[in-house]
Amino acid sequence: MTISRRTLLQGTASVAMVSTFGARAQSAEFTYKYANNLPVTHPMNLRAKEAADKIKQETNGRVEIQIFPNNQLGSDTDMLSQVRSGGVEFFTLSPLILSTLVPNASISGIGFAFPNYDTVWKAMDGELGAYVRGQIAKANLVVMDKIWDNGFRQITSSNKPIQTPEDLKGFKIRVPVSPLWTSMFSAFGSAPASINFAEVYTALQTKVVDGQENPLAIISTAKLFEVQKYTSMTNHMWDGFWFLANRRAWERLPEDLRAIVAKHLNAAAVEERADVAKLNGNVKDELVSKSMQFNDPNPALFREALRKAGFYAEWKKKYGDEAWAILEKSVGSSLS
Ligand code: X2X
Repeated sequence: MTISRRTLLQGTASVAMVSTFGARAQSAEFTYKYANNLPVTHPMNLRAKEAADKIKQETNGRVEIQIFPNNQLGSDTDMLSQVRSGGVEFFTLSPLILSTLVPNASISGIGFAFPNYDTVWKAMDGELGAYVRGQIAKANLVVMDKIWDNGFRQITSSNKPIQTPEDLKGFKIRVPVSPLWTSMFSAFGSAPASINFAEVYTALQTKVVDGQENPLAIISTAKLFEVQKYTSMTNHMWDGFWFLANRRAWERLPEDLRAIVAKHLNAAAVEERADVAKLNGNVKDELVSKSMQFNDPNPALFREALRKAGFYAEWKKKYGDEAWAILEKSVGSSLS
């Protein structure tokens, strides 16, 4: 077996993170695992670690949350099974991927729905978020009130900048495992391949696909600039991470401890949103210095291409009139 330098570095970072958090694991009354798919350097992991420290402190060491970043416990698909079975107690997941279990959870990821962050947080902390959390609860998972930010997604490529919707025709692009993602890039006429994030770097490196799409914070922290040349600022959808808990594990916590855990996780989410917005705002210079080339396509052309392909009509029908009305009210415009 060959271990690349990259794998080795990732492994070392993960071990360091776990050993710092897990040092007094034996003494805690509740030792819970939190698994996720992002590098240790991403704000989501940095803020989650702070929250775990505060939780340990405020519960006098009774609750210890060990963080397993970077797909250390498996891909998103694996981790979703684990949080359902109780193999891990906590897991953060994109609403779109969660839709493989909770179909209407992906509604916040409809292409070009949100014009800006203000609209995102009003919706996700308001009626749209409440609607989705209701759907998640029906699937027997617990979800924290505040969704964490992933960001507005941009398209990267190894072989050409994406300037117009025509550039997406036949384009081999990795998408996360979710019917909405596949449908959106199929509507553009692309050749989308569903690949868990754990495999994305390798898939790009070996040219199984020519491109992928993610917010700049991930293109930077997951070092995708090493295997991609162009970033096209399409802002084609907003994405976040619901903080999920296994229901039995959650209910094992006495109510006062649950309140402490939820308080710190929700506060950390709000701080992480600010971190990611800042990072997405200033990381472009870093990526340019790593020799990525940027372009700013006109989003209206892409939105129109989706409309013409019947994308919005199709998803309105799938989600149903009630959910669609909440979405349109939340984003303040008609999406059909
Ligand atoms: O898989 C992705 O691209 C990522 C990291 O953005 C998500 O979790 C959806």
